[in-house]
Amino acid sequence: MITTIVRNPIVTAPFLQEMVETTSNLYRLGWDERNGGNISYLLNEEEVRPYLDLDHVVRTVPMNFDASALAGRYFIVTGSGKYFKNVEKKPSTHLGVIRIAADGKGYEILWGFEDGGVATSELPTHLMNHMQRLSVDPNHRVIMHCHATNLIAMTFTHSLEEEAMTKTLWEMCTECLVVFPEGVGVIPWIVPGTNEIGEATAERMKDVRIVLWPHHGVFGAGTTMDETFGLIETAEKAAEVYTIVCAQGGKKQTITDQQLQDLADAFNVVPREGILKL
Ligand code: 2HA
Ligand code: ZN
Repeated sequence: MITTIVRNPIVTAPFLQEMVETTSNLYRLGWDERNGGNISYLLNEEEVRPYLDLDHVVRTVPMNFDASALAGRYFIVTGSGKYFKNVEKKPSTHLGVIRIAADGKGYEILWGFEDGGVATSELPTHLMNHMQRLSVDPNHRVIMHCHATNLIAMTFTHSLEEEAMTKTLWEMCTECLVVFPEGVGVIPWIVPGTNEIGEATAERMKDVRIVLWPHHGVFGAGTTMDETFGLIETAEKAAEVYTIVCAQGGKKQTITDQQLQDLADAFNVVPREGILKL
């Protein structure tokens, strides 16, 4: 007897729709020009199974670092060289569903990258960050990179010291301290797409969910697409306010350290140590 398994079209999958919406939003916000930006979203096998034959590997792609801690895990990821502007027009060339190979030295493409493409050039950084965030947060799922304009600008005009950067961002919008009480991480300038930038970013992701890459962009981590997007959006909004405050001639008053502490107490968050001087 021949049994035919009927699968749902993958374009109807919630995880695919979230990727399309998010890449489109990032493009329209001006944070992912040309091929800028990349996203990877950790999926459960049960989420993927209704849409794909998990025994059918389209292609295998080698990687030059060890991702064995993620062996067998599934991700939907944006493609290398692909433009966020165009994801919604043709998700099947711009996105791919991959599974990390059993030996951790490559990944299997199960769907997508139909024009022969591969996963984002920042895949090492993404996978290293997933490993790091999973080790501190079992609910972690999303890594997002974009070229948020005002955050990039601040890395030219503001101190790159993490505490100073965090304090300024907290001051610029009252919500910031509540959204990222652990503050932001900042790494040195490093060539993108390398294992070195991945390692430096993942090292900071132990303590924070948002890491600035000076003169380049930002990496965010979170448990859902909305939360991760919202985190970057909140930090970028604060950076935009900072830009405008500087353009208007600088601060004449601000949220005091005591007020920031009151805010933290009211929202039950613990501000990163060493920033508020009380
Ligand atoms: O994918 O943004 O950092 C293009 C980039 C690399
Ligand atoms: Zn980039």
